[in-house]
Amino acid sequence: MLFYPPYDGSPLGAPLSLLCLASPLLEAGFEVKLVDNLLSPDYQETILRETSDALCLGISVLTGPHIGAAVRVSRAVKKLHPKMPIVFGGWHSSLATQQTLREPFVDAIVRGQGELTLLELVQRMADGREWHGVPGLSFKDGNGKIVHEPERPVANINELPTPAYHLADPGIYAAASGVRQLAYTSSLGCPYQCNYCTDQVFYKRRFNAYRVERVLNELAELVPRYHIAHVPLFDSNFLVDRKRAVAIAKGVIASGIRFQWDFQTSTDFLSLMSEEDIRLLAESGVHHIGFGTESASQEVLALMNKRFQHVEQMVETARKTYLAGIHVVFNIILGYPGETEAHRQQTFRIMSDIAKEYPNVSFSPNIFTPYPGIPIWPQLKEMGVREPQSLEEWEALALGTNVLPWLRGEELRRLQRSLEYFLLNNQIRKATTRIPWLRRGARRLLGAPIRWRIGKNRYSFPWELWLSRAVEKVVTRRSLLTGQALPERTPEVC
Ligand code: B12
Ligand code: SF4
Repeated sequence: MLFYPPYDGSPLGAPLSLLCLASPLLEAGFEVKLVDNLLSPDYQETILRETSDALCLGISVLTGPHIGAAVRVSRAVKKLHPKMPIVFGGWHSSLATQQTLREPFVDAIVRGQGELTLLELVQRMADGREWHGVPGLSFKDGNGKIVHEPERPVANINELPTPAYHLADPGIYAAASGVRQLAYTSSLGCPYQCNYCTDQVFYKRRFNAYRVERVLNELAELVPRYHIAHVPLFDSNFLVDRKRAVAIAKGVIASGIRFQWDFQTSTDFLSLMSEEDIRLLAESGVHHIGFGTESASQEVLALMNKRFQHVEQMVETARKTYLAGIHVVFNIILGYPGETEAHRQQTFRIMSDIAKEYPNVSFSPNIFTPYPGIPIWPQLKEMGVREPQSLEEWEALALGTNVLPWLRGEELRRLQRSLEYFLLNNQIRKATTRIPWLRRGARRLLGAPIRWRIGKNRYSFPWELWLSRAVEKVVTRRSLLTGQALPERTPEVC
């Protein structure tokens, strides 16, 4: 039995990790039951009922709110079936293995890519064999001693079977998200080493991608079969191999199958592509691309070990995607260790200028959140960040909720205020460009006080924010009274 704990936010399709894990188990003749809060709204009861004759319970765990249900369910299962082996896997338990395995309800952890390690472990369970010698596994032996087996090399994904999509009806996820989606990974890994990211720890900087034909064959089969409207690609950095990406786009166009798709990548790769190739991406259904731009200060980018990225590439990315009609989101990390207020202002100014020129650009800013295993942890500890010491402490670490020792009190308030102004500026620009009769001069005038504040870094007596909040309240009230739909929120505030 495999369990994906509930997460906040709209579902992005079935839990892909579990579909990938299920396939080799099914091929080897095991029965697999998937559980999440959408397939089984009463997931805890389902698990308690159905684990009575299971070989084991596997749980996928990401850092943050995901952990809560994983802990609750594990405790309940251990109480009812004390001998049922509970195996954790996924990013959190792979990056905080020793700490997670100390919890009494965790018997084993599959570290990193899970398909082959879980299969080997389950085969041993079925045969009643011991667990020693399974590469990629950490577990408690008969005496409760924690054993870490050596790493398992990352397998070539072309040699792994197609995820078991038939185990999770996309209609169930569509009912919750409003769109029929197929979560799909065409590649694993990214060659870079940003020091706030653990991709390098998991996938060793190796770009491990399906061959073009496999992507095209799988999409040609799965999209019509499940009436898919949207394919979010879960690749770490889709454009590492641009030739492959363009071949996939051409193949999708040639197949005549229509669906929207999107992916994440870095601006250095996209900016190298020709306008024609980016138009091909758009023509094949790419409507949105996410970028980890993070900062527009070259100094902060260097602190993040992101020297491969430059502001000119962000501008070029915005320009080329604008011409192709693709919406892009630039993620921004605020409060990174070493970032000063001047760096932040520079980021807000440059990003505002890019969005002014290219209205297809939106922003997703977040306060830096240190997840387990990120390479910058030793420096963070020196700077006074306390590393959470248990699963429960990591659960409390939802994105942007943490407190950083160098970002407190007045400094934090100023950051929040400047961020609000930055987002308000973009909202006003987007809203006013939607009013065709508003003259260019009037448009500029409306945003002028805010641009002045951002330019001068002055945020006292924030009357524009009060006004905007008051307007928002009135609109919400009117909507509640009249049932009139609220205007669409900008995707920038997250
Ligand atoms: C898609 C995605 C999500 C989706 C997944 C939805 C879905 N339907 O599957 C959702 C929305 C849940 C999500 C949320 C978050 N995510 Co996310 N996400 C990803 C992303 C882009 C792809 C994950 C994926 O499906 N990969 C493909 C599958 C096949 O791989 P996989 O999930 O890693 O699973 C394999 C192994 O991990 C292992 N495995 C996984 N589970 C299990 C369970 C068992 C029992 C076993 C044996 C093995 C095993 O085997 C699997 C097959 O090899 C990754 C980045 C990446 N490139 O992987 C980030 C990533 C996993 N997310 C990350 C983060 C930070 C988050 C959030 C914390 C961010 C936030 N906004 O709060 C939240 C946490 C959830 C919450 N709020 O509770 C980090 C991980 C940090 C961490 N320590 O957990 C990543 C690595 C991004 C990054 N580079 O920093 N995410
Ligand atoms: S470019 Fe993105 S995926 Fe690659 S290491 Fe940096 S943050 Fe991670």
